[in-house]
Amino acid sequence: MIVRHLDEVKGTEHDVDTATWVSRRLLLRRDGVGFSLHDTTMKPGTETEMWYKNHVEAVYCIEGEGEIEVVDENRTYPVKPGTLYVLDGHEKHKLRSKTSLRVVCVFNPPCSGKEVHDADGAYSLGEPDAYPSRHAPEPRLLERVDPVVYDKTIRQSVIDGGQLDEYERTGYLFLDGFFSAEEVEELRSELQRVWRQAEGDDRAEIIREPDSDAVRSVFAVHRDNAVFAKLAAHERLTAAVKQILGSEVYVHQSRINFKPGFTGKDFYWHSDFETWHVEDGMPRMRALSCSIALEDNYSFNGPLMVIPGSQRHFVSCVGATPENHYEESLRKQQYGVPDPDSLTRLASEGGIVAPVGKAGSVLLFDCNLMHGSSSNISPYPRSNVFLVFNSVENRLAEPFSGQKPRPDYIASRKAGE
Ligand SMILES: O=C(O)CCC(=O)C(=O)O
Ligand SMILES: [Fe+2]
Repeated sequence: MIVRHLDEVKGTEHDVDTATWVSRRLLLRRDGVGFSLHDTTMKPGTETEMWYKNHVEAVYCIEGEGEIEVVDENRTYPVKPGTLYVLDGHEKHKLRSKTSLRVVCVFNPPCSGKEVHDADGAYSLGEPDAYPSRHAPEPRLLERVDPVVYDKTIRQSVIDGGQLDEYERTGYLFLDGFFSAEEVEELRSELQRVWRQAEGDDRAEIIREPDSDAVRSVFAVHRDNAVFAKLAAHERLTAAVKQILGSEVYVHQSRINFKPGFTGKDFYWHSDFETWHVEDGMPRMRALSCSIALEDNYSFNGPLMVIPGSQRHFVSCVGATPENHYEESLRKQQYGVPDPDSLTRLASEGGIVAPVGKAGSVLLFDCNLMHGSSSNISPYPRSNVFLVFNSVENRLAEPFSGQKPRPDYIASRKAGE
């Protein structure tokens, strides 16, 4: 439930004062209720021409006296306390106030908070979304409009020019034996400690399997665990990431995914970016994941599978996002799931590959690469730690679902600031 008082909005950035009106936005897109609600006062003796091409607006007068003229219909209606008008046909209109005129306005889609009228008297919807998803009734395959490798001039750092080209083409790079045996040993014993601790722990960061209480993932290990914090700052690893993303980076998310022998469950096909864009407000495709194998990965113990080249297409998925979707989706994803036709097309163009190797290998993969993994019915555990790095040029905005951002342990909004 949300309880708020006008006094909490006055004087903030959501209190917008213009020549003819003052508007206090009490409820906004980030509140995730599907509309915004503003307490607006038209200054006395003014006229404001408005045309909400992108919104439906309902206006309810609570104080003062004035009139509304519907421009194209040449009609004028009095406005006084108790009058409601609804611009459900995006009508161009003029609101004139005799006295100070106070109205409550409701907008759908919701405003984000700082809008003022443009030359047409409209509120813009901001930049058109390059990667719309979970809006349309039908899935669509869209072209990527962002680069995959952001700075091709750094060709001789941790990864060489040929590897950069390969990453650009396929969307991933497998670095076998990236970590030394001692590094692997330290990480693996810490991983086992995290697993034992997680078993009896009910923190939100610990995600359980869909059909049992077995630990599936532990989030924010780079924040909560010194060994994994050191890993997230690993010099050679972050140098490789910066080469690809062409800027400074920060950790957007970290998690350990445990896949014990016999019981470890699958992760259905997905693009991480689709979720990060819709649910976390990641604006562009300028992030990547490092999947670090802490057990040997084989073709038969549920390794990560990727569709090479799929990072060049964005699968726009169907279905609106339910409130607090993450509470279920991290156990089993149901929204933001790519459709079978798009997956078939991507796989027929790029094939499916499972890059596997010894513990200590690293898979770097683009945020929009289609990937997933099967259950582990082998006796051999498969545990990987995922570190997601985002460019500092690509910090999170408001979620494109219009809902509340997910918590910080899933999508860091503060890191590196
Ligand atoms: O651990 C896996 O096999 C897949 C995990 C994954 O794709 C993710 O955590 O986003
Ligand atoms: Fe993923």
